[in-house]
Amino acid sequence: MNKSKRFETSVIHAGYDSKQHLGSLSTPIFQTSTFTFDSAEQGERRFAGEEEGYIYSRLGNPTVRALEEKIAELEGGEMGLAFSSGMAAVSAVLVALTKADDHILCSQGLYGCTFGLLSMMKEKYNITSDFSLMETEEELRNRIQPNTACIYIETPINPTMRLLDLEMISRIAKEYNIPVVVDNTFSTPYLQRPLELGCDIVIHSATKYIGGHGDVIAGLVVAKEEFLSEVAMTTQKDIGGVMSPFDAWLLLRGLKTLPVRMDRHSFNAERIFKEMEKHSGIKRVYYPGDTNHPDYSIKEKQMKQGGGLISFEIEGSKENAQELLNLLSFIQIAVSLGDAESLIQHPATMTHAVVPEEERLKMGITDQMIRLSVGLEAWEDIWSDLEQALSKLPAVKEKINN
Ligand code: LCS
Repeated sequence: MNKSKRFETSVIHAGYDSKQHLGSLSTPIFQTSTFTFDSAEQGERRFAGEEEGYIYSRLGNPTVRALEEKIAELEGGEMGLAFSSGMAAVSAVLVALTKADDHILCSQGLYGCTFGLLSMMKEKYNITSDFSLMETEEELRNRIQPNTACIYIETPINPTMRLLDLEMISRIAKEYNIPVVVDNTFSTPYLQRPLELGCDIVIHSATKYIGGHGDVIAGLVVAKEEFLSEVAMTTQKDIGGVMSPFDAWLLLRGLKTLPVRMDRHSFNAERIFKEMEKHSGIKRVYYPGDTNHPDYSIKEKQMKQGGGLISFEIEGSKENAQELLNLLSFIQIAVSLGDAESLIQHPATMTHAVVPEEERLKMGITDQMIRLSVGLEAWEDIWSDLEQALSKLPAVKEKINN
């Protein structure tokens, strides 16, 4: 990041100069598919890369570029690249990094569709993957194979909230010359900056906290220019999952309030976590801000706050977990996360339904697990909605009465 400015300032000002746009405070939306050339020769020069300038919005667009420059600065990286979804970003990066018969070492748990993508890569190209928490240097070294093409990590892991030590993993990976890719969706660069810890590539589902308002599907990647300009000219340009100018504008708008929102998400989540811990109907709570979390020391090392996501297990069955969701009044039943509205979902039957049961249980996703994306409402109201729903569950009633 530009060290002369603090994060809260960069998030508003980085990547945009109003003087270059007739003084427009808000970044203009260049809602155009293509860009005209002054002459056929200019067109030739632009295609040959001999002259700077826009060609066609799949290859670059000024509104999208403003967002790419901002996210690069916020993550402390050289270059940013914007995609039509988080999965477009994940697939463009993984396809760029691998070839047939390679191996990918992954965190012990991944978003369901990322797991689905890896299964497809195995089936089509024999690209195998292994899952591990990489808790010690020894464990990590044992997991690395001669054909390991990259290490792919979510931390916190969706939805189990386990953490991986990014500094240690990137230090060991460097010895083997293996790039470390981090999906930073749950933390955002306000809470965690993997590149500063030595990792190589950061991915976001910008659909979540970066946008923050539940109105856009988008993805972002930040990495070294050498790698990302290659991605821009191959897996991005030719597979084509690029971001629209309007979506880039929505994200630029959302980003301005990222630190304010993240502070509030974390504040609310911490309070809800404390209430959950005391509630006899809740068996276990998984929150990185918990001082008893198995990875709390990693949280202290690499995360500014615990973030806005909590997973928990209730007493009872899968049906009880579903019933709890149905009993809520204003907390919305929906996948996605990071919005102003509190959102709740059942990973086993929703976000991680594509993961075979055996794998799902190895990741720690039980039928009783529920994931809550704590919104920006008053935390007391979020908790009372949860509490009234919990109090109506038969298994909880029984537990409270005993
Ligand atoms: N990475 C992570 C960690 C995610 O949680 C998601 C989506 C993606 C990548 C993919 O991003 P998308 O293409 O949807 O922008 N996670 C979701 C979730 O947990 N609930 O709904 C979507």
